[in-house]
Amino acid sequence: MGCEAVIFDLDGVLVHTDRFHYLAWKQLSDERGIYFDEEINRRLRGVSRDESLEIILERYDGPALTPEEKKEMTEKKNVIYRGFLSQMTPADVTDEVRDTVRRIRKAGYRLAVGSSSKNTAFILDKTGLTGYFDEVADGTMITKTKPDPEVFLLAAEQLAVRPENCLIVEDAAAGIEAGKRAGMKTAAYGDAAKDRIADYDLEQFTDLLQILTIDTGVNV
Ligand code: B16
Ligand code: MG
Repeated sequence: MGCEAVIFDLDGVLVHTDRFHYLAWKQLSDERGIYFDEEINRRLRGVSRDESLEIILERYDGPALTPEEKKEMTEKKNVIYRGFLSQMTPADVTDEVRDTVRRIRKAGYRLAVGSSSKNTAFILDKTGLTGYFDEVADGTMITKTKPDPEVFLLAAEQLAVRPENCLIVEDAAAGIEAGKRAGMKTAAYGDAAKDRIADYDLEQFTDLLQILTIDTGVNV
């Protein structure tokens, strides 16, 4: 498929921090009496913290909030969220994900993380994943989050690989759209795979090995 690099989304692909996002936003919403559920949480996948708050506030009908109040809310959500992240360990990465990433690396592909999260470095550190990737592009380095292609184009630039030779692995519709807008090939995992919008839909993470035609029998 003419692919030289694989760029992985973080939340919902390499690790399941999406549950922690939900719990943190839920706590904040409950405190403020704002309705929030799993369906609304699904819309937050891949989008920035500030944009997530705007989506949550669609169900808020109190007095208009000032920018300072909104900032206070996103900061509080992040404190709660980081409380969950601080409990993470390498056991929060499945053997399937770790082994597959290792095999792809061993087969000679360049690897990067492309995440909207400003907590990316912390999560990679807590889960022991940092050394698996050549480059990391994250929410601290960009001005526009997915579905804008900025984070993936930055990752490709860091890797020195042309966008058309990159494969994106994403769990969010916004991320698949970002990959397409970047001119990259896309593989959907989890929720996004049900939408049938990507070039490849993964039933399991190891399906990446077939897509990249990597021998699955070799021990790594
Ligand atoms: P933070 P990804 C995204 O990560 C999450 O899917 C999204 O729900 C979150 O709002 C965003 O990161 C920002 O995260 O609050 O940690 O900066 O899927 O792009 O890896
Ligand atoms: Mg994601």
